[in-house]
Amino acid sequence: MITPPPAMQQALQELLGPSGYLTDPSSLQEYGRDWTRFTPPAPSAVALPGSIEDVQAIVRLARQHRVPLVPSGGRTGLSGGAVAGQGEVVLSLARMNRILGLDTVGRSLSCEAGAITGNVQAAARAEGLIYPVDFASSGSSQIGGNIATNAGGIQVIRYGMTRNWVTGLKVVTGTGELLELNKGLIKNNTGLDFRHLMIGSEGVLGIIVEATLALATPPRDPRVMVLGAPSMTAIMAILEQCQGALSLLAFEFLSDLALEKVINAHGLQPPLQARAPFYALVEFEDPAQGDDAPILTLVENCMASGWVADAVLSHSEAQRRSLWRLREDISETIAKWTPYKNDIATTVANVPILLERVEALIADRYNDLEVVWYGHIGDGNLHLNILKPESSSVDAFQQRCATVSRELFGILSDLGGSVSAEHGVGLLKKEFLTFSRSKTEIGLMREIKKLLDPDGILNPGKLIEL
Ligand code: S2G
Ligand code: ZN
Repeated sequence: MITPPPAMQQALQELLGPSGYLTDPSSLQEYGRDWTRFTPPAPSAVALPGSIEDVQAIVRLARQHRVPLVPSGGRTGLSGGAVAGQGEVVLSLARMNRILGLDTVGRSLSCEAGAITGNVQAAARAEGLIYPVDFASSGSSQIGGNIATNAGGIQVIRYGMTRNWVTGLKVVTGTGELLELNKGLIKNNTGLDFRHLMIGSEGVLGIIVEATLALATPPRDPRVMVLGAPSMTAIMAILEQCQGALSLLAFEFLSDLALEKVINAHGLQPPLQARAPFYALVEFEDPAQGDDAPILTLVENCMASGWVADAVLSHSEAQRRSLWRLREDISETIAKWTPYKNDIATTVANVPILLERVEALIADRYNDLEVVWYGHIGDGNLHLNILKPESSSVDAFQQRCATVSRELFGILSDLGGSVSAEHGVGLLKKEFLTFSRSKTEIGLMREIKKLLDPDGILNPGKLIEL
């Protein structure tokens, strides 16, 4: 277990003041963990810089005293990337949370890394624009963490990942140097674009301290449909119909067990008269502005083909939001079962074969467990959450699931898929990285890390081992 030497502790206290350097047990607990519950939080201290200069000073002290740092945002991650379990110093960007500027002509917003995603979205909306990357945790996640993990969410099918919206980054590297990357330019072809190296690097190459984000025009009159389907094959057939007929904003799916957990936990009404094995939640722009005929024709065609049993279409903003709740509340609802999460992806074309092979694996290996299926099927991303039974210890349960994961990842590897579509690698997926990345690529990741963090003080043990 690491402990910063007294000289470093004193220097941090002098630099950051009593509210900027915390060592009380509750702060260590709070800042030492993310949304995963498999590694006990055990940082030695929490440093909360108020400026880029503070961040640089902390990195220099960490280098000098060889004390590792764990960069920390909203700590909503799901792969243990922000967990400090070895006495590291957590470097939290929570105090660097300002929105620095918004240019409506250039449709661009600058903010500090600790800006809450929901606040950035609200600032854009106030100017008639949107920051279009959205997910259930946007009320507490921070932009810096979203960028460090290249967060995805519920509208990737329309707007892509966080990576698509970052036009500028300020990053403090493991040497304490400040890199100002791309500076908000839309066009800049002057050699290697290190911005994209930093996006998704999970704090192992540098600490994101500021970002410039592109903004978009809001969708016109978004509507939501929930359709009950007999199988995942039917879900994919519905996707094809919707791709051809609608201006899609989201195409999600959930299993009936996922729905059951949410409606039981929150006393909500099921969306349809009859239950179905699976549901598609489809959000789209409604150019027809209230003429539902084309939408109803699409649903009737799906029903005639046997792909849809029943459907509901939102007719108000309130109804649109309540339908979204059925999908967005899944993650938080099932958290109490300490779920083992697989966040996998393949190309949309390979989804049917992936589903066929994964459903067979689940039936064989998890026939005694509750398995909650849901996710962003429209971009080939599935969330498979295995719920821990009361009778199992966390360790035994995690080991059993990790064994099955190897078989699952073998299927993914055959299909060129990803063992972590949007949640990142962190601690939990590191051992499986070779199912999606070659040894050559992983070796290059290590060499790049040595260049940017020569002392290995940035988030050691996450994503890659030096
Ligand atoms: C989702 C959120 C995290 C989880 O709901 O799309 O990415 O629990 C997830 O899997
Ligand atoms: Zn997701």
